[in-house]
Amino acid sequence: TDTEPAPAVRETAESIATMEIRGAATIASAAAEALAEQAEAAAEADATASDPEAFRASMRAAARTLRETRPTAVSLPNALRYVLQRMEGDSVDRLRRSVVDASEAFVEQLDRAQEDLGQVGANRLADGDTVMTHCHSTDALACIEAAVEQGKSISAVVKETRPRQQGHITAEQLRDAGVPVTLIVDSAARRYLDEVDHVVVGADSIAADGGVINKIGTSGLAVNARERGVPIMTAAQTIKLHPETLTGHTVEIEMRDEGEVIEPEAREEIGDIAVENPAFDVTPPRYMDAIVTEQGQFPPESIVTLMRELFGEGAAEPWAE
Ligand code: RUB
Repeated sequence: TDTEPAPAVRETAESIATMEIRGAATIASAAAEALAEQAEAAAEADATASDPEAFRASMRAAARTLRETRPTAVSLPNALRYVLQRMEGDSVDRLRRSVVDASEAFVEQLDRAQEDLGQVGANRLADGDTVMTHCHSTDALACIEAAVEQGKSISAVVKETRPRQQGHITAEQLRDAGVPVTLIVDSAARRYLDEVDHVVVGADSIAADGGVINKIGTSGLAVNARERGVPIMTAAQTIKLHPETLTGHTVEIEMRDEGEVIEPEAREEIGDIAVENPAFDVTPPRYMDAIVTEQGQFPPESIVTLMRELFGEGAAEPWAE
């Protein structure tokens, strides 16, 4: 059809769905870039090149394809919204340019926000601190790396993060930043909290009540950290703020394939059991000490003020048919 997404968009969508592209910020910038690729392709395609309405429809269709890949990280729809809200012009060429410009501006802002947030988060870390990490978050890593750049000596206890072991990516990047790393299994976290000064995690979405939606296991880690008296911060740029939660919506938690939890043969041997594989959980605001954004750090309960400032009372879906 004339609104079929360009091959580049389908490839990006596939890479997000299969988690070749993963992590909330990385997904957001890939989605924004895919919209620019859609605009370039649609400006050339027979069905859309000379028809501004058809061009717009093809942009909306591409956004829907990207939107449907994974449900939990709100940075994805926030990226699509940012670009599509800036699509304007009465010719295809103007429309194309507005999308490409918006996409570039979004990616630039994302990078700058991560840098700024890193400075804010780094100030919470002291020379000689040991941090504990969960999963792989570029926002969380930005805080640790900024602390190292400030000349602080930081070491890390890295949770492997079952079932997909994104902790390995964190371990590698911290090692590259010169941070001594100790890798542990997730169940060892409480034992090692006694040796840790700060827990640093990322977020896929932040709800209006200050709830932090992040990789499964974050909430248990936060409860244990509180019990051990170890401070815990969430590093999350403002694109992780979930506008629909302002009007009472809850954040959908992605359920992933059981094959990530148990091999098919092993499962068959055990027989008739249920296997569940939720990818994310919600940490209640009372277990989180601070949400660190590029606009400063906030107690989770006060994040709603920033959300109202940024989104008003809701958010449109510019990709609706
Ligand atoms: C990744 C994850 C990360 C957040 C934040 O989950 O939970 O902590 O996405 O990452 P998955 P970032 O591997 O399932 O995508 O700070 O890079 O946005």
